[in-house]
Amino acid sequence: MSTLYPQNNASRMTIDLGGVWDFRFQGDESWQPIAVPASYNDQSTDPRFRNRAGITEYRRKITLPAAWKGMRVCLRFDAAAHNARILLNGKEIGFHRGGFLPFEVELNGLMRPGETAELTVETDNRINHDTLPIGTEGETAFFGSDNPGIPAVEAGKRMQQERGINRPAFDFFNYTGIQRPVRLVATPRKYIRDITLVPSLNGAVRFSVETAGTDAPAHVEILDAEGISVARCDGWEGILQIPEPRLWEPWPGTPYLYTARVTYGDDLYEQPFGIREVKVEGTRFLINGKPFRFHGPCKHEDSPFHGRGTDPCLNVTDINLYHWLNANCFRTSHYPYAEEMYQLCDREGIVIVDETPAVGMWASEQYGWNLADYHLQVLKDMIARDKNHPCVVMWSLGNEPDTDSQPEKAYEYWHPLYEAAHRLDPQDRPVTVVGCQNRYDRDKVICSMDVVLINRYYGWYNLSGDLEAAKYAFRTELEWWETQHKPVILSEYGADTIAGLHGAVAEMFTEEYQVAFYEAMSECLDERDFVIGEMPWNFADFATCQGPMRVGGNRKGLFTRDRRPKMAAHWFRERWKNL
Ligand code: GCB
Repeated sequence: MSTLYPQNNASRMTIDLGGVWDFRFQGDESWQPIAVPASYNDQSTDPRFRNRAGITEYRRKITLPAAWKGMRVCLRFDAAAHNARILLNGKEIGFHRGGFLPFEVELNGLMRPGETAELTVETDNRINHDTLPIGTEGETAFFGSDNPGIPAVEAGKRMQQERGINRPAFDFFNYTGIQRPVRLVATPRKYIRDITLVPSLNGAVRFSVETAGTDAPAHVEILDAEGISVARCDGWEGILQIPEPRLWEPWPGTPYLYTARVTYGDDLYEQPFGIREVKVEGTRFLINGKPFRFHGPCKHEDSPFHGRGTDPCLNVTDINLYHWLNANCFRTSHYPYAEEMYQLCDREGIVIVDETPAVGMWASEQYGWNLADYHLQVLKDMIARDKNHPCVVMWSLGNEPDTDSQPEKAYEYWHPLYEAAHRLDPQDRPVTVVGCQNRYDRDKVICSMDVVLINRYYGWYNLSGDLEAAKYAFRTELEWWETQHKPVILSEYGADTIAGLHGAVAEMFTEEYQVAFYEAMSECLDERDFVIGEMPWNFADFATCQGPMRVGGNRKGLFTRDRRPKMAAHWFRERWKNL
């Protein structure tokens, strides 16, 4: 398995399998068209596309070019949600657990160049206590109350169980299917499997190259942004020295990128990277030795038609809206995003907090669910995939787990993951896990992280509509954090807002309230030096599960789902211009 993103160059070839495939729910007779990559859920008016829990089948023919003779050939899925079984001419050739990270299936020995075969991909959208993200296994609905104990409601719930329910334990629509690109990839048989780069500010770049085969050492050459060779060396590992190094700086600085051009036998891979250092010192977060303040809304991969499907046009539009907002960062709430987004952020200087799909762990029983090994594997795969991106400055182990009802148990679960992230990351970035609104004074996990990330909804879910009380409460909490001597980021805060709903008096759901809410919270944030970041929830309105607290999705966006700014977007644009 190679973790390298597929590349077309003088020695590697890819064929993009995007297009219209055949699709059906397992058990159906007939096939229908479906677009890949995209979530399948919004592509039909058949309610099963939105509601059905189970396996779906995708099918198409693939042909290996005759010219690929003598090469290593594999299928590369950038992701398939949540579990995927891959079949060639009806025979299983691969299985992958988890819906947000890439995997490969080798085709050598299964198909010869020049041959055509039928590829079937079964994706499973079911979520439960063994998946990340988590699904509730028949417990209380995420939104609203299920009135436990009322006989008629209990009867209704039993009926739901029998029909098979698939309830997310998280607040976003459970989009699934082949949501990211699929490619046929050909490399030389003896190929470059992985490249790791650890640059330092003085221009020294520690590198290691993993190859399949070891007959001749790899050759590494560094090219500057103009393509001029500035350093070179032979070997599988070593240190290269770039003279007069130019740094990768977050926006509005220059995100300067170099390329490591690695050759090994007949193979070639060009890995972009940036020179930048990330460090936590006292209550400061330093990028290249300079204090960095995070300001930018959290995101989702979410848009009309595509659902969670990769869409380069949407990515570019969104990042340009980040520039328009004067924002400099986002968190990949609540799962690792498609690789193209990190490439874009490397290039555009937008900083990323990279999050695992460990979301929905808000029940303390989670610590008895046996998830730790799988969670560790996902963390490992995420770091392996994203380790060379200069835009990634911090790892988030997950979102809003229960950390205060059994503080010791929670610590036993999260601390090994924290240590693993440090051990696994060659660049040793800071590590965090995002805390929910809880008994912070009992919590042992959140304050043990390198940076404290807290989601707070004073003035929305609690003290609703009363911003004076919300400010008082938030200040009370911030006073407590001051005693912990840690850098703190407000990693979520927001108010549902229906675009176009106005009020002369700022009341909940109006655009005026959203602005007043952010004014109030900002007033508290600005008083504290140890608060090093603000990440409003959310960049744009997004689809989520049905429930009495959601009107056509989660409406906490600064933008509507079709990316029109609400008043609050204009407000942040002004605020961040001056930060
Ligand atoms: C949270 C969650 C996020 C939700 C948000 C909300 O704390 O982390 O996934 O969407 O609150 O709007 O309720």
